[in-house]
Amino acid sequence: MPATLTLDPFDEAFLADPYAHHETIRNAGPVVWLEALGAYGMARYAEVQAALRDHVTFCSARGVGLADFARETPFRPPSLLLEADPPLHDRTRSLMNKIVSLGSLKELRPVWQAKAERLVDELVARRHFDAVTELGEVFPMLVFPDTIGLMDEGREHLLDYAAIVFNAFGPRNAVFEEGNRGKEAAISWVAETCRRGNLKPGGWGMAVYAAADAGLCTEDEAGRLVRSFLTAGVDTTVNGISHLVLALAQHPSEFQRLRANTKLATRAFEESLRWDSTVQTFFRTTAREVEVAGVTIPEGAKVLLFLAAANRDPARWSDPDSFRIERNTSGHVGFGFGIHQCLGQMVARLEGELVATALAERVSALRPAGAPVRRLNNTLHALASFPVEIDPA
Ligand code: OVV
Repeated sequence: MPATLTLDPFDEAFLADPYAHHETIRNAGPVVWLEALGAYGMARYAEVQAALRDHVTFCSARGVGLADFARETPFRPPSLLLEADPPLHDRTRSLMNKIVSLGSLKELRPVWQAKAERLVDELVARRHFDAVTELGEVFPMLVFPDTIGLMDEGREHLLDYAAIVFNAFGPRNAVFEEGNRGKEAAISWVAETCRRGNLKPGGWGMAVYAAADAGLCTEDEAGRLVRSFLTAGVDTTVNGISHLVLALAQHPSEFQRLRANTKLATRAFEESLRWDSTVQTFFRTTAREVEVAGVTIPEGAKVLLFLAAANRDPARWSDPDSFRIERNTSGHVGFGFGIHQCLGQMVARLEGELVATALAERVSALRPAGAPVRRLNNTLHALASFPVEIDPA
């Protein structure tokens, strides 16, 4: 029998400060029963990583949120990547991997670098700016929608849409209802935007339709794969970049370390993801009865994997709560692990590296100018605002 916990990992107190509660879950045992959800939970690195690796037992096609698609109607037509198992997943994943390739990122790098440098130049000249609304939310929107080839009209719906979908992985609580209120337009805009006729030539969106023309997927599947870019590619990097700046502002000696060697930019971003993982949790569903660390989990159970708690498990990481850009972060589960590991991780890393480098080259000191304000979301650890003050280099 697993330990029973009464805490609700989706209530507002938990979502506002998840790190204050992770130790309780890790210490309760390798597998816990979350009474508030009627689901199991795992928060220790070893079990989280093992579950992510065993995609046959811990499947995704029954949804990676609380809802079991075998019993409930999905919130939206399921993702053909995130909410799919092999063999479907492997077919869609390999065609998407060919589009989000090293070669295409190499071409984009100089264009994105120029945009990062220009944006940071403008912010540095002002000395005070908001790291979320004026940097974290701005940079991905400067580079990503053009890369996909989205129509210009309505791009502001992207953040609302992502927030809705990431909320929908949790229960139908007040955070979910609040995030949806008045946002119907975002959902219909995304559906419209993913259609072949609305995508610009030369982007990753049209590349998915080219894969359909080559017989690798159907026309309907292509639209849904383009939707994955839109859902997973914006709010994640927005909060990843915002938390990177938060980490650097709260750890001035680490920022100075980065300034002294800007080649540490990629490591700083990776460590910021371990230290504060944007995607906090995902569920899996057991495809069979399975024993984990002496606990029997029945078939058809929902299991909540606390990725962010695993990334700070003291059994895996030394001094896990401290942000240290030179630490070895390999094996962190901020991008997941195994066959579903983030498809866009190289995109996220490139964005993070370019912002970190631009800041390190142009700023001599970075200070909080107020408390960070959180935006509650059932899956993402998100920021609404974080005012900072800088000294130019
Ligand atoms: C990783 C992720 C998050 C949300 C949505 C999707 C993927 C998707 O494939 O739609």
